[in-house]
Amino acid sequence: MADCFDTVIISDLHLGSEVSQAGAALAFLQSARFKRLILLGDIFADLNFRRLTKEHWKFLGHIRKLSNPRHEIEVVWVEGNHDHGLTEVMSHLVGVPVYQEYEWQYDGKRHLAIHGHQFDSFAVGNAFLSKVGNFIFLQLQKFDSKNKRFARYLDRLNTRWLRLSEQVAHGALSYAKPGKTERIFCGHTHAPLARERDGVEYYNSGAWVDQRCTYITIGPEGVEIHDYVHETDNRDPGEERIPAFADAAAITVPAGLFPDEVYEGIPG
Ligand SMILES: [Mn+2]
Repeated sequence: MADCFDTVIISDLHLGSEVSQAGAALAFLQSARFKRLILLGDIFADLNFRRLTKEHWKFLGHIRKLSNPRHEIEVVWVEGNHDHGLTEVMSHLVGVPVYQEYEWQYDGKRHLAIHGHQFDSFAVGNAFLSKVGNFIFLQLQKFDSKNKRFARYLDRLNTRWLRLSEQVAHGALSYAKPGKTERIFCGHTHAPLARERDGVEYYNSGAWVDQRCTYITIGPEGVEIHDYVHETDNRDPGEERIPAFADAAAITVPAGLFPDEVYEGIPG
């Protein structure tokens, strides 16, 4: 039986974008056990629901199911810069409350989840340019539907160029303040990361838009960042799915022991 975590965090699924790994995210959520699920922002690429595919709707349907009170799972949505303005729609559509930042206690520690664009000076100072950039990005994906290599390249380039990973980590650690919050969690950068400063722990949950899909678990063992390993599904269509495959296949990297290659190209 899979471990039951106190909390699972995923972010940056970018539903409505062609690089969204909604199917993998759904398979993961179906295989994991947890008491609380935090959708840490940018679950949608934009507010255009017409771009959602059948797979994307299936993911949303599963969230709606999880949020049913009989499951006794707390599902919360923390708004990102791409899902900004979805508060009312989301609460109705999937029955999940939306927060700008979400705070909870676990293991005697104060935990705080905030998407992270608040610490991204480019997103804050250039909301219009970010919107234009996002539009161009979505248009490019249409012309590059074959393997999305170019779109993925742009996504990585964008992240590196803005040096987002370090900037958001720094901003979040300063925001948390020693003695007030022990652990702070962000998404937004698409780069999983663990950091510690002055007794405050920072974790970034990465994204579900590329080959690399990552999620955070919080439980008695502490905080861990995991890679979700895609199932190579070449079995008979009639064969039943094995629900717990994610746990057996997941590579668990203890938080804080992330290899340097993860941050390739981002000056430390
Ligand atoms: Mn974001």
